[in-house]
Amino acid sequence: MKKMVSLDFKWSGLALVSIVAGLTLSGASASSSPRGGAGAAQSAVAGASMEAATQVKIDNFAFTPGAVTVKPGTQVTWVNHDDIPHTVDSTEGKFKSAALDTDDKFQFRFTEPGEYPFYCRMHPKMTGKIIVQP
Ligand SMILES: [Cu+2]
Repeated sequence: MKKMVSLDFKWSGLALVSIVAGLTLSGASASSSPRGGAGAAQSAVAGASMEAATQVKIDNFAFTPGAVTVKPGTQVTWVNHDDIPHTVDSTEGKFKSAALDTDDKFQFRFTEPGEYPFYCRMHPKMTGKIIVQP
């Protein structure tokens, strides 16, 4: 008799749990699937925009980091932290900055996969590379 009771209790408990779970699941999927989709899209966009901006510092006659791998569509910003001017020139002539004074910035958006070596035309030993990889 005791066994029967506990069994009944167990089963009704399970049934209750499954009903609640079913309600919660269907309620959640019904009400939040459009919002969930938008949220997922939004966070993907946020993730992409975070990835889509990369900074290269110019400090102490060096580009830091010296080589950066980015996804296509990424905008790279170079910032000169030195107190003398530097430039950012593509070795292959694909981009070319003006002389950057202290805290000046140069930006370029990389859309095509490939490697983009660059240097400072005032100090040609200063070199760096952007690698664009899908
Ligand atoms: Cu320089």
